Amino acid sequence: MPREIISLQLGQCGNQIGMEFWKQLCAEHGISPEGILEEYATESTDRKDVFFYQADDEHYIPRAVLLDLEPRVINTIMNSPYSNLYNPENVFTAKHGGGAGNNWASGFAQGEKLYEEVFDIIDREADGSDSLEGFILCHSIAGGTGSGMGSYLLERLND
Ligand SMILES: Nc1nc2c(ncn2[C@@H]2O[C@H](COP(=O)(O)OP(=O)(O)OP(=O)(O)O)[C@@H](O)[C@H]2O)c(=O)[nH]1
Ligand SMILES: [Mg+2]
Repeated sequence: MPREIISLQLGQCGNQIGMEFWKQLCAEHGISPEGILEEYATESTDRKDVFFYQADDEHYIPRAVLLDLEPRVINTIMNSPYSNLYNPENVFTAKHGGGAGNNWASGFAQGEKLYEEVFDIIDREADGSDSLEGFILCHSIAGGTGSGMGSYLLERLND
């Protein structure tokens, strides 16, 4: 039983630190930036299923959801060597692209409006787990998106 963990990264800080987290996990499990199991790691007995799921024999996809109210940081990730690692359906940026302007209340209120779209992604990811252990939320507590929308997400996850 894998006891899966889903990671949610939110806002500039959340996505930047989340990116580094996934780079490290890939390195530790012998998974390339494209999600391909490296030759030297094919015999290993580590439990990759907690943080990744397998699309085919050698292709691993992070149980990660990337969220932001502005596109810049996520675009940077999607233009990096790790662009093919993530499930593109788990990447969400707000259509207006204006962020939350360092304003907690703006982030919280926008989170409320985006509830359906965001929780469709999270629910689908949770449904893909056999025995979900929990979530990691990576976000700053300053700013607006990570802090405000992050608080909103935590409340809804608790529900
Ligand atoms: N440690 C660390 N802190 C960061 C990083 N990026 C931003 N921060 C901190 O996060 C705070 C600002 O929050 P952001 O994450 O940029 O804001 P946001 O969640 O994108 O929200 P918006 O206001 O909508 O842009 C400041 O205190 C920054 O110093 C990072 O990569 N590492
Ligand atoms: Mg931002």
